[in-house]
Amino acid sequence: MKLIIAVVQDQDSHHLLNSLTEHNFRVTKLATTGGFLRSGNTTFMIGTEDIRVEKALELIKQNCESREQMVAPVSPMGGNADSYVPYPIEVEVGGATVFVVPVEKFHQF
Ligand code: 2BA
Repeated sequence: MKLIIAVVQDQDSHHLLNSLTEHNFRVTKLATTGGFLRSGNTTFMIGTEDIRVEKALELIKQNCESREQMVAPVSPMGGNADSYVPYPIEVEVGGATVFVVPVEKFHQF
């Protein structure tokens, strides 16, 4: 068994959730925040059999698109000076950032 952890953009999360459930994947959707942009994104946890991992990845690719996003300068006051950018920059936010990890044990009590 594998656990797929996929960080996607909020705009894509509705379609992706529909598509995964239509294909009988069991999914948990979490509201998350990107460490760099400090804005909301969505993380899916998908526990599935090894042979279905490729299908899940295919659905994630189909439903998630990368987009350009402008990052406004943010004052380091009260924040983390390490991430301070003094001018607006454009970043390409990926369609999805995906981790596939082995599941040692799976219980449902
Ligand atoms: P954020 O951390 O908000 O990052 C959004 C986008 O900003 C990233 O898109 C990347 O294009 C850019 N970015 C991130 N850190 C940067 C830096 N130090 N310098 C310049 N640009 C930077 P993606 O790479 O597609 O990542 C989208 C979201 O996926 C991230 O949102 C984060 O929530 C998650 N993510 C990406 N890589 C991760 C990792 N290795 N571990 C955990 N979460 C990750």
